[in-house]
Amino acid sequence: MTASVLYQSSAGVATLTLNRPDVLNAMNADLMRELREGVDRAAADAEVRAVLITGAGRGFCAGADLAARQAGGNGLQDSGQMLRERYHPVILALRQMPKPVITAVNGVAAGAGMSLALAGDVVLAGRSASFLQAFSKIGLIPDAGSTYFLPRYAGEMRARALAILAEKIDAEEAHRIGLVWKVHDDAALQDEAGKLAQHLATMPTAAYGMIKEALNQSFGNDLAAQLEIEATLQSRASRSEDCKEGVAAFVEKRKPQFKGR
Ligand code: T3D
Repeated sequence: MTASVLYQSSAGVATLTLNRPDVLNAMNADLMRELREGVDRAAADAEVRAVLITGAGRGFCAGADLAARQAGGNGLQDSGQMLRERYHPVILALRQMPKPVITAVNGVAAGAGMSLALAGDVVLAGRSASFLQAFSKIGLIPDAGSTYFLPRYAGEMRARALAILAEKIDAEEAHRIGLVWKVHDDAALQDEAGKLAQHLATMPTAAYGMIKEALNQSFGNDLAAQLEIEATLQSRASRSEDCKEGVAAFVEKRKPQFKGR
């Protein structure tokens, strides 16, 4: 049976490719289980220092598999239960993983597929990619993190309009409003994403983990509390092997050799 998520690990980079191209990588039970297994595997593997998520075919991910849902094939009657069991562990694992995660949005990212795209630390998009908060078109509300990511990245007015109007926006617009870091030509996207992931895999991984930890807490804190988190994490970062190496390499005017710890 064909895997719904392809996992490939090389040169410190784990690449997870959503692999149901006929349905624009819509999320059925198998895909979500395999995605979770892949994310957990990448998180646990010390050799992996960067993670790249992309889609096979012309789509990134069209969100929940509506045909499976209609046929009762999602296996879980209650949507809330399904989200808690299948989607939340993936989104949380990506944000909490102490390694950088790149999402390379190669085509349409709709519904929870858009949430997945936004869960990346660095979101790249192909020029023909598009983003759609499809939920309200079918009487649902944004889930899998969209109500968290959208107001934080794009601002509250845009979050409200995107969720309520459910208008598809293109990659340039997504970039303009802060949902995407960089847009690449379609033909160059996978190459650029791979090069970036490989570069990140040679950088100070432990510091990246702490950057994520600090930013994950930022919006819940006032300035004093956030300054304290920075100080605590900086104590740890400054004692790391990679910090010693980074400073020594700067002073010695050479390229640092980071080990990720
Ligand atoms: O209870 C719960 O389920 C809670 C969880 C919710 C999470 C969610 O994500 S809800 C939102 C679910 N997603 C959608 O509503 C998006 C539905 N899809 C679309 O609106 C469009 O397909 C797209 C805008 C994404 C792309 O349009 P287009 O014209 O480029 O492609 P297409 O022709 O519509 O789709 C191509 C094929 O993929 C097509 O199959 P076919 O006709 O060639 O056999 C289409 O049916 C299939 N497909 C697309 N999206 C889904 C899908 N099949 C199942 N589920 C999908 N979400």
